[in-house]
Amino acid sequence: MSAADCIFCKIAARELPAQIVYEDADTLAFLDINPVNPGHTLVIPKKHSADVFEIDDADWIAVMRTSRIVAHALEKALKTDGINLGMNNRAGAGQVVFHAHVHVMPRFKGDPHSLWPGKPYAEGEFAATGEKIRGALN
Ligand code: DGP
Repeated sequence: MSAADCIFCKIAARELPAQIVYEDADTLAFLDINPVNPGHTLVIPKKHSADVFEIDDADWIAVMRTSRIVAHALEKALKTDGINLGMNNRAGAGQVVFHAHVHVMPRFKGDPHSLWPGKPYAEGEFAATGEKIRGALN
């Protein structure tokens, strides 16, 4: 998807309406239209990049900084019991809008949770997985 037909670029350019809660020079934070809980906020870099693989270091740092600012605001405003940060990268991980964004999700006691608790590794899989990832990092 090019930046020209990206809905989040259009929100950043004020060409589409959004419930914007915070912005600075490099990032914008606005409410997700399909929240897991009220207050669920998306944090984007203003400059288009598709995902964690494409975003540059400066924008990544800026998005992380804004995500934490928003987390503090949600806790204060909504009296959350906790906050999840999440990011879907590529269709295989459930990404549907291909402009990098971090989900800042308010959580309340008793919420259902889809990912945790995790499940233990199969025999031998623990060390092998660690080895594979270390190999990719060298
Ligand atoms: P994902 O790409 O799966 O990480 O999720 C995209 C999220 O974006 C999804 O939770 C719904 C939200 N969303 C999609 N279109 C719009 C929109 O036009 N405005 C707003 N505020 N949120 C949107």
